[in-house]
Amino acid sequence: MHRIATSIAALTFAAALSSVAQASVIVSQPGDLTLIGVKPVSPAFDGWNTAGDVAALDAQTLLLTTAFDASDDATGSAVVGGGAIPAQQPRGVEEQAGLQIGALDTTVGGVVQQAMEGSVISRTLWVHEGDTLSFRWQLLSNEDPLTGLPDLAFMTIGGQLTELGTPLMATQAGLAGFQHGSGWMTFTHTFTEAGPVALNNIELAFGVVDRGDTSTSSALAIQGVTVTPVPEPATWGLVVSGLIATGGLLGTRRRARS
Ligand SMILES: [Ca+2]
Ligand SMILES: [Ca+2]
Repeated sequence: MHRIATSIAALTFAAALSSVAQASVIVSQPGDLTLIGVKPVSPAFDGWNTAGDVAALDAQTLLLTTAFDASDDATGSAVVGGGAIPAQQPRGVEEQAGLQIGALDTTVGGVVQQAMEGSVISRTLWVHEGDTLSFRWQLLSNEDPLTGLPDLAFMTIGGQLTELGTPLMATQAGLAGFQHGSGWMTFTHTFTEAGPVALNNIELAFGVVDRGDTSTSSALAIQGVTVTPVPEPATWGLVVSGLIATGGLLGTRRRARS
């Protein structure tokens, strides 16, 4: 009798531990980044909205470019296609990323450099306080890092803009037909109740835009978009009650034998 009860308690404890160990949820992972044109075909990309020139660079890498069509930057970018997504029009890049139209424009030396066109990918995430979003990214560009126009790679969380970078940082050799690259970097963000956006259903978007021209392309490469939840209080409750139950029953058993 006691032995069976102990086994059940141990099983409960093991199940609770197991759910803690499986805390990491991979939103996308190598092998899942399979897109054909702008249509996601992988189950892992169900629920993602894509617009513009979005494609799988390889099995691990999603690539968004500022290409308008196959003639965009014909001598440079090897990865072109997709449709016209003007940033400054309704349902263009900015609106799809949850931004005000014009939010991606900038001014350099008193000259307005308007966001012209680009690509965006977005989806809704269900997150809790303490969950952490992480991904790897790299800015690629055919703009000159010193004198080129300030194309922009960015992300938004709940419509809050984070500027990842401009061609200024693309001082290394590029890839995928782009002359310049920033090298791979890791982005992490921990969601907090005190943050700028309400938790739960959060819209996450990645994008890249041409600013000031439409013909010299840049790109945003993304790998391993992952959300790692903190263990929920209910899970820890199970762990603790499993410990107490196991310890209590073992104690009962020892007393019964003595
Ligand atoms: Ca373009
Ligand atoms: Ca450009």
